[in-house]
Amino acid sequence: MKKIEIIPYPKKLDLQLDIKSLVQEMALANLQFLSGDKTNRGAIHDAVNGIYLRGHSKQSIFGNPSLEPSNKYNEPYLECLPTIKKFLSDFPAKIIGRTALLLLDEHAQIPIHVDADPHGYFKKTLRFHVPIYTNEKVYFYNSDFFYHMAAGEVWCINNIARHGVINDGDAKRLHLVFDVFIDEEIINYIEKVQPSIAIPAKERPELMEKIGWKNRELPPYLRQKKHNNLNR
Ligand SMILES: O=C(O)CCC(=O)C(=O)O
Ligand SMILES: [Fe+2]
Repeated sequence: MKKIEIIPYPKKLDLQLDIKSLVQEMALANLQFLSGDKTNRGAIHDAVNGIYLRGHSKQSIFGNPSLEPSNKYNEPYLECLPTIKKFLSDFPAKIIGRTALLLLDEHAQIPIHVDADPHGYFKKTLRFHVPIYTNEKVYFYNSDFFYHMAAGEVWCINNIARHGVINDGDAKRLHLVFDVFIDEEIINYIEKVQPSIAIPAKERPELMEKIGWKNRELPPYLRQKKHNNLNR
């Protein structure tokens, strides 16, 4: 089954992460975020600071996903965050992939992009997002729609389709972001999830202007609009 068939649009799962316990654990763990998300994710993620909890990009989980659920890919911080560790071990998928806490600056964007890697890791995995700190001015774009994700909610997105994030709020946004290797259990789980509220991107051209990385990556209707503006 292709990823686009499994996750044709973002889905909010019937699961919650216990944010209250997690926030207490995070305070105790004294987390040190790496500035500029120095994790091979490219310049588009300049506004993101990250902490890897599992499967850092240099580890073989990406190059050669041997599909072993081994703890050897865990990073030390994961031990300080038992709420996340338990959540991942209870998650309806056998093998958890790369896992990180990603902090997005206030008044910042992750421009529209498609995740790509030479090993096909992103084709073999599904990407999940769980907001920890967020605000109503954070918009997640995926395939021509915007989504609001509230704290503690668990969302699956399609990261090999176009996606990006805007944080227009005055505070930083923190997400737990993790991948799972596609298996039957997660496919069955995702299949049952009903569609969530989505805002068509064409209704929010000002947001699209903010996260359109390059003109050629904007959908045709916005390319046209830009062109018209130039002619005026
Ligand atoms: O929200 C983020 O920090 C990362 C979004 C993204 O590009 C992804 O999940 O691939
Ligand atoms: Fe991405």
